[in-house]
Amino acid sequence: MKLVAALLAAALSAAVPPALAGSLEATVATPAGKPAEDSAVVLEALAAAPPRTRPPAPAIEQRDREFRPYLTIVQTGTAVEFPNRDPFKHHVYSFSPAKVFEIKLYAGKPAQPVIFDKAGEVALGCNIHDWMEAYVLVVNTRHFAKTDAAGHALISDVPPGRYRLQVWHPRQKAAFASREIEIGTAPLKLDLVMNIAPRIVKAKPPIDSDQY
Ligand SMILES: [Cu+2]
Repeated sequence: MKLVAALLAAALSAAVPPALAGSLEATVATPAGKPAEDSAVVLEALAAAPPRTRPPAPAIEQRDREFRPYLTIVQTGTAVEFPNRDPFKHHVYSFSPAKVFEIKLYAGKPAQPVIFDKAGEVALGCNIHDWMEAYVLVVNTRHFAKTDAAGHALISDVPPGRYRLQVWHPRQKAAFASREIEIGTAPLKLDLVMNIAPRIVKAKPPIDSDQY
């Protein structure tokens, strides 16, 4: 009987269509209409969301004496690798309240990833190379995306429901006024405005004889 019940349950579950998911396609621009690249677009469910498996650990590389990428968005609890792809050492640090850490002078891949366990904004720097700059935005949701050079961000596979929409940018002049939106099963498109300051281009000296 147990086998019959199991087979019946399997047949029933196979007959249930997959849950329909919605999506948000956001276009973020400045008040002047220019694309706001590297904006974080984030949806937090207003109702309790079921636990989900987390995506694989992202990496923030050090390459050509720069962090890549400039902005990384992660769900709270995510471990991030900091591989050094340069033939000389870096010394990565953050003094941001959401995550204070440092990976002292190292080459190659650090022994441990850094776990971002608290929501908030984290500014990264390097003790050796003053111009190196990158950001991690830690959020309590798996529904987020980063705008590309055209200001587009697509958040797909979003269960229908009500969400709080947040937008954040490392160079924002004012906080985005978060709002509630409804995600249905049809794709949703939104045009959003973020007032951001241009990125400061910091001087990057040529590599010296000490390979720094
Ligand atoms: Cu460095």
